[in-house]
Amino acid sequence: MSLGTLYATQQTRSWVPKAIVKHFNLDVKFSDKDEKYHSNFPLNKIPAFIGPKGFKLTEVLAISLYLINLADPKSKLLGKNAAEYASILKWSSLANMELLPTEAKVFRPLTGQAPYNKKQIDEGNAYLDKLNGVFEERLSNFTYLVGERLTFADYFVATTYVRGFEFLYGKEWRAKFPSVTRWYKTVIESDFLKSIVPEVKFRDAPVEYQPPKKEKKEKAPAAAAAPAAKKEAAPKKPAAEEDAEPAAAPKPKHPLEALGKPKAPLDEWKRVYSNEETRETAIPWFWNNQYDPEEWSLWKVDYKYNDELTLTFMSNNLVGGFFNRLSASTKYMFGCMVVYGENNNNGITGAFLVRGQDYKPAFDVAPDWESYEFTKLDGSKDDVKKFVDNMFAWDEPVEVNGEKREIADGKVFK
Ligand SMILES: N[C@@H](CCC(=O)N[C@@H](CS)C(=O)NCC(=O)O)C(=O)O
Repeated sequence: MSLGTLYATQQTRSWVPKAIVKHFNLDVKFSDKDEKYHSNFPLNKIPAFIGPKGFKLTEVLAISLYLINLADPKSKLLGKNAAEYASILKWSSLANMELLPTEAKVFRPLTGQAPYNKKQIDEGNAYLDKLNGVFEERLSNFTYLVGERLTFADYFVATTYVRGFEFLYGKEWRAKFPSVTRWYKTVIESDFLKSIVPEVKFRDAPVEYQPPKKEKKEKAPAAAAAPAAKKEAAPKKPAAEEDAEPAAAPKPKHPLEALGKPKAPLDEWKRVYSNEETRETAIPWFWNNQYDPEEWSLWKVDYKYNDELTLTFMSNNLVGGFFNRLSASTKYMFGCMVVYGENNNNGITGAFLVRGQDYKPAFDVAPDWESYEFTKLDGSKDDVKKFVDNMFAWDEPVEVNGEKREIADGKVFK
């Protein structure tokens, strides 16, 4: 008989419970949030677990320890005596309740996933320094967090460092916390975690906040093609104040200007898209008059960190911020991005038409462009056409990993 259902997503706290199921080959079903989940877990938190007789758990540590105990109550992952077991809980709880939320408090506003708040970031960074000092202290004297071998604490705590390394812990940080860095590299590469945890590259410096441009985008496509196209790129500088305004800088030449004027100017298409029926008129017009693969390329653009998204309206705000930061490339591309799914289980995808054959010169004007994955599309293929049409019209569910997901919201870059 199945041991139960584990409700897990791509979010950080789902990784270790999934890894435990895999490691011990437990007969546990993974599920997305469904009706049963919603009727049993009013706090709407992930992970959650239901056993066959209705035994319910929330809280990642409770679920993880329960699953390990089911698989092997004598497992070395739980330490070899009461003191070790308690120490495993101590480190794991510290990381779950303090480290992970404090990292999020700092990187979310910096990456546009939450409103910018300098005080929150400064306070978070100061506390992170103290917390990391405690982990560094232990790991500079010992190889692992508890005892002389890997335990549950190492695996769990390492996962709470992933987003930290992804966004905050640059070269300088790694030099200051060398033991945490050494330990993290070993643990995250372990077989236990490797296939479950997304790969994250070390960064040089912490992610920098880029203040969104204040100007509202013109609604009419004709206007967008004229004054909006003259908008200047926001200079890349760290924001000193909460509402730091981008300074006026001499207009840098856009690299795509070198390609010269295209046969089919983009503003014509933008006008059609804005004024005509999307499915009936605009989309056929796009394929007949706009899309010339010699001059333009099509790209699927996916947000890399869907697992960090929470409320759909916030995901849509994230897209809005990205579009604002892309405004220097308005002249060279058009696209739509949608938020699919529901609160606490959503993702961002979209399709763009870009001048030239490379996505980079068009997108790297936005400092957060590396948070997105770009896949070139071949517009002569029917399934590609269908995807692009759907992104432009966003009136049908989008297929993600073979699953149909409702579109909750979307934005047009024009
Ligand atoms: N105290 C809970 C926290 C769980 C939690 O916050 N999970 C996140 C995903 S990692 C979540 O579901 N967030 C959605 C929300 O806060 O509504 C635990 O330790 O498991």
